[in-house]
Amino acid sequence: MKNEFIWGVATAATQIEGAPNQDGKTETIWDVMSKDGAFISDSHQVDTADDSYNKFNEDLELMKELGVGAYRFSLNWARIIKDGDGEINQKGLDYYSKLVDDLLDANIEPYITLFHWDLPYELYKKGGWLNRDITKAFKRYVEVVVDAIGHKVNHFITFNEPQCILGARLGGTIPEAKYSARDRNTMVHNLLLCHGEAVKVLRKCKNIKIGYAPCNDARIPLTSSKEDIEAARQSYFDVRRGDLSGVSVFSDPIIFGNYPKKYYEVNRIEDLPDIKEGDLELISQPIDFYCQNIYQGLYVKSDGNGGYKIVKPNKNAVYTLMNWVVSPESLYWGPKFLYERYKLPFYITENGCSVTDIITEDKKVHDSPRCEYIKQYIYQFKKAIDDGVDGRGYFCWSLLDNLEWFEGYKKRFGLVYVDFETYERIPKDSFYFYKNLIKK
Ligand code: IFM
Repeated sequence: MKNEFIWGVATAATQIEGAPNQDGKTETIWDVMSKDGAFISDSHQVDTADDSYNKFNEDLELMKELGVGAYRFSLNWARIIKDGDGEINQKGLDYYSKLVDDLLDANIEPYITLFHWDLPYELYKKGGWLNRDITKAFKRYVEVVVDAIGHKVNHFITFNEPQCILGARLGGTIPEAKYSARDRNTMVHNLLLCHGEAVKVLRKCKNIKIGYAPCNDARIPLTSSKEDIEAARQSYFDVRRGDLSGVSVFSDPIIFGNYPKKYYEVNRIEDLPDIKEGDLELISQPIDFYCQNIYQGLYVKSDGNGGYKIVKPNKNAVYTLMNWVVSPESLYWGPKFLYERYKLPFYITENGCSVTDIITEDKKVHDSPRCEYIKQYIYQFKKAIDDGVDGRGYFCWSLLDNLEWFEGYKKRFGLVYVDFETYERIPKDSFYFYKNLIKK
């Protein structure tokens, strides 16, 4: 890897912070959903998470020991602006400002994600992503952030996994099944407009580099034949009607200034969002780097007629506890296809796995499958870089075991084990493994 390549760890506010009402924070959709046992596995609560809001010093010490060059974390909008569009909450801003200072003092570069799924609940009640007014609230939120910390943070990422924000009850107004194709396209469009507004605001600070972090299962050609490689590429960027998962629908407008041609073919005219004059220009202001969160890949072969077929992993395939197939080549083909298409400096902003951790009486946590996973995936990412991808960084998901959204606290992704009763942190074997691997 090149010298300037950055090794980091990633987290997200709602997954680690806890402190749901502390220092003036208002509610997000997750605070509300977790009150209703129906949503989150085993009725786990968002309330405490890792209590990182109060234990950040400990987490910082862990990062120092790990030797990472960067920490990717997200801001909780409802902590900074009451109910998303109300008064500024100075205490919330001060919290993040100090966190940034502490990171900089420790020589750890902050990579800030502006939005990682935690929509302020009051905005959800006003229509969430279906209501175009969300762009005004988001713009103001970003202005407030930039005023407070824009001068000292060099890397901002607008959205994390926009596909998940919209696809899984995470921010619209009604359960996903009831969204029409037009609703879905409208939510995507409004989110992309928010991204555009954010880029415009961030760009005022000359020091800031701006990125965007969508996701999708990468595509892996079943064989190295030209046809299978082309089929995998085609499948990766394909578009379906009312699509809430595709790579190209969420990235082409930002980088190329328009939705893919196929988007206009598969959606009926009445499904299309209201694209006003100037929208696509706003959405497509230049960004500085492109990111992707990749955990697994789908195997693809040519259908023999210029199309593609997704094929099941072979029967010896290994799965993580999320039932995601261990497919290290996804970190070769994903970056390769994405870089070929978007040609921007590239980061893996999330990669990691949930596996069974074995805790021994002497308080050691053994997780050799995670070490193996990290090793194999990074090997493939390095191969992609050697083959020409302009890879700039890798962020392991995650520093800590944390709230895995609808899965509650059962699925652990951390390099550090968290006891959710006492909040004690215990570095796992993978912590020391990653530390060694990234050592200069
Ligand atoms: O925990 C999530 C994260 O919030 C977004 N990307 C995938 C991770 C694992 O599911």
